[in-house]
Amino acid sequence: MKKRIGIIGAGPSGLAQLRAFDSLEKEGKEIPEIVCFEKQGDWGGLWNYTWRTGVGRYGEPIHGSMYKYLWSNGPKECLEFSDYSFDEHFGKPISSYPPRPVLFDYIQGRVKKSGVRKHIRFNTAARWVSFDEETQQFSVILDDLVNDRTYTEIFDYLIVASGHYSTPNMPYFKGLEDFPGAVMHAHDFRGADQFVDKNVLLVGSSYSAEDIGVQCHKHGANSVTLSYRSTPIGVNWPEGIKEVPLLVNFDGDLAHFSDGSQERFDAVIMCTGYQHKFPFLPDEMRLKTPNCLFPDHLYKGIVFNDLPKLMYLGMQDQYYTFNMFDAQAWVARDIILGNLTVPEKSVRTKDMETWLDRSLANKTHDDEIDFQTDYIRDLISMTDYPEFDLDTVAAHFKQWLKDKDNNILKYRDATFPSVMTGTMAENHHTEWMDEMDDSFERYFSESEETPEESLE
Ligand code: FAD
Ligand code: NA7
Repeated sequence: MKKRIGIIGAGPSGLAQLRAFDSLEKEGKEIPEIVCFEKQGDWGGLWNYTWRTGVGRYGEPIHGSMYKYLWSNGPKECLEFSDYSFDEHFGKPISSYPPRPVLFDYIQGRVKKSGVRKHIRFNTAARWVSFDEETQQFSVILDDLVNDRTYTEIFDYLIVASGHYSTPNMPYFKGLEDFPGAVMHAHDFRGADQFVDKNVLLVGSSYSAEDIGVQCHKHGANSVTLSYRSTPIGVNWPEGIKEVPLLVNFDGDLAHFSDGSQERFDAVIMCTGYQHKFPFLPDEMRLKTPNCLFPDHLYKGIVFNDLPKLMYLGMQDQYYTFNMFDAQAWVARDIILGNLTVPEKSVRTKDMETWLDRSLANKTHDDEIDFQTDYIRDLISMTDYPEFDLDTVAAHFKQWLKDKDNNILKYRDATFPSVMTGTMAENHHTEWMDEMDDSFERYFSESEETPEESLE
């Protein structure tokens, strides 16, 4: 009997797993039976933009946290697949920071070419998982959302690739209940349009606060204030954006901050991160972790230490993304196929502790980049995932941090060479601050005029 592999989620991580098996099948090797369950109607995970917030068509919590005008927040040369280059996909050089639809197109290109869509059951939500010690198999209860039908399937291995930037961490600040304007989490932010001419307060000091703050500034907010809990982002902010210490409470629309300052706001966006949330997993199989570079209980950041037939992909905080998910998926594949042996628990625990200790010693962002680089290097050394120049990718990341420090409004105009092909990225036809249209069509148009200007 063929082994059965269940994958929960068809975002970049789940798709990496499908591609990992496909790469072997293309070599003529036999692969297990694979079924991937995706609760959305299409693949791509967060990259599959939705205008919806709250619940979807079938009453499921909306997964998507991406928004209009989202451009890559790091150089694309740092996330490039090593078995499918940007050159292969687009046939010509493109800029280093493309908008969401262009990156979504790239993600789709590889899996369309592979033909793995047949393994995915869309509009199907994983509801509950159990493990039978006797048969050593997983039962997964699934909801077919379109036909409103619940059924169960049995698997030998289960891969959880359901993402962890979807369920908001939403703090409370005294007086919020009487704040007269909009209060939302970054998860529900769909674009800066509604904040034109507004004074916006963003709570948080990480990627979401930085990017949503800059988007609001770019698209015409009157003022943007970022409130930090521990450390300010600390870049060279332009006029119109500033950082203040932590929000303490509201009196109506008047915010009080911990340094005694106060200011009135029209809207509040909580950029306070996300929870790792797995409502379909029982306690003994559930990963419980904050957003960090090495979640505890995962051997090699993948294998659930208490139950090695359960594997997680993409659960780390992410400098690296698509190629890290690949490196993980190739390891998971080879474990399933028996090409890699998972050592006994004490060895796994020791290995995890080494990585955990090192992750706790990270002091700077550069340390974190080096850490994740070495983590991926370790994974790649275990499989036949095509090697690539990780030291240069790490250098690109460090340059990206410097560029952001220098000019947060211009870092997306920088270009980097591909480590896969050597191709130097092109300058986009329009500087990022002047480019108000993030569509695929506009991106690939030759014109420097905005669409409105060309209609005149
Ligand atoms: P996801 O993309 O979250 O996909 C998980 C999938 O699992 C989803 O399709 C979901 O519907 C499905 N799922 C969840 N639960 C169930 C269930 N119970 N049953 C069935 N299916 C389920 N990365 C970059 O490289 N560059 C960027 O510019 C960038 N920008 C980002 C901006 C934002 C606002 C956010 C939130 C993240 C950004 N990221 C970026 C990081 C992002 O996490 C990764 O690029 C990538 O999407 C992670 O892939 P994933 O497959 O692990 O998770
Ligand atoms: P992150 O990177 O997990 O950051 C969460 C931020 O929220 C961080 O600055 C936290 O501050 C802050 N936070 C969390 N809880 C609170 C409370 N209670 N009060 C104030 N501030 C708080 O999440 P992001 O959404 O920025 O990024 C996630 C992904 O989205 C990322 O991969 C991007 O690509 C896009 P702390 O530093 O812990 O004090």
